[in-house]
Amino acid sequence: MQSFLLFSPEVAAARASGKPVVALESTIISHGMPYPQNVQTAREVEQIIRDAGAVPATIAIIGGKICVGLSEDQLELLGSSPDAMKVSRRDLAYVLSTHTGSRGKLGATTVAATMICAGLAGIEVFVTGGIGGVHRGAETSFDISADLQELAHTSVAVVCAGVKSILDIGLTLEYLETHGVPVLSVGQPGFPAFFTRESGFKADFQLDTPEEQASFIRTKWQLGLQGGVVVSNPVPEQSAMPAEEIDAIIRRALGEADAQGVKGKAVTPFLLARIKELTGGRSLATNIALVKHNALVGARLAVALNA
Ligand code: PSU
Ligand code: MN
Repeated sequence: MQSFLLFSPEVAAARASGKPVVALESTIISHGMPYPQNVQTAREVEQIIRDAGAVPATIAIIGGKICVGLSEDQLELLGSSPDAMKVSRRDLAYVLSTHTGSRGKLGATTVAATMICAGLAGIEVFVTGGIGGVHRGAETSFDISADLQELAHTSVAVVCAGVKSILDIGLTLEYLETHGVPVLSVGQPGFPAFFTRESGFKADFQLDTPEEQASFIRTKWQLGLQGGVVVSNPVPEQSAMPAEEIDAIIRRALGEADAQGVKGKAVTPFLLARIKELTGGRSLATNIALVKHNALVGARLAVALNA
C-alpha cells in the first residue's frame, strides 16, 4: 500500500511527530472553482488549518501516485488543469495502474476517493465543501453518488456544509440513515443546504464543540462501527445566499441537464458549472467562505481527536 502513497515533506513530518492531519479533496480545486481563485482558496484553506494547529493534506493522483500533501507547484498544476480526471472509487485502479494507458494522468479525487486515500494514509478528518448524494429523480435514474456508500464503509469524519439542493436532500438523509451514517450538525439543529444555512431537515445530533464531536466519533469507532460521520457545518450567516435566488437557479440548471440528456459522472460537474455561471461571482464567494469555515471546524476536530 505504501508504494501508492506519496507524502509531502510537511505531512511526513506531521505523521512522524504525531501531529493531527486534515485531508482535503481535489475535485473542488480542478472542477469546483475557476482558476486562479481555486489555487488561492486551496492555499488559504491550508493556512487556516495550520493556524489552528493541524497539518493540511490535499490529496490528488499525480504521476501514478496518491499524493498526500501537495507542493505549491502541484497545487498550481491541479488548479490550472480543468481536464484532470474526476476520480471516484471505481476510477482509482485505472489512474494508479501502470498498464492501463493512464500513466501520468492527473486525477482529482472526489469525496469518496479522498476518503479512501485518507483512510489508507491513516487520516481521520477530511474537510470539503459539499458531499454527493441521492439525485432528484433517482427513483428512475438510479443516480446515487458513490460518496454515500463510502461514508457507509470508510472510517473518516467528513466536515461539509451539507448538500446542495441539486440533490434530493431528504432521500440523501434517508440513505445515510439506512447505512448507519450519523449526521452531526454544528451550532444549530438543522442540516444545512450548502449555499443556505437551512435545508428544512434536521441533523441527527447537534454537537457544537470539537471535544463533543471527537468523543462521539471515537466512541463510534471504538464500538467497531466502521464507516464515516458527516459533520455538517452551516455557511456563515453573512456569506449565505438568498434561498429563493439559489433555488430558482438550481431548478433552471436541473432543467437544462435533463433537456441535454446529461448522464452518469457528468451530472454533478454539469450542475455545479451551470450554477456557477448563472450566479456570476455570488456563488463562488459563498463557496469560498463555507470551505474556509469548514477548515476551521475540521482542524479543531482533528486536534481534539488527537488529544
Ligand atoms: N457537490 C458539491 N461540490 C462538489 C461535489 C459535489 O456541492 O465539488 C463534487 C465532490 O467531489 C463530490 C462529487 O464527491 O462532486 C460527487 O460527484 P458524483 O455526484 O458524480 O458522485
Ligand atoms: Mn452520479
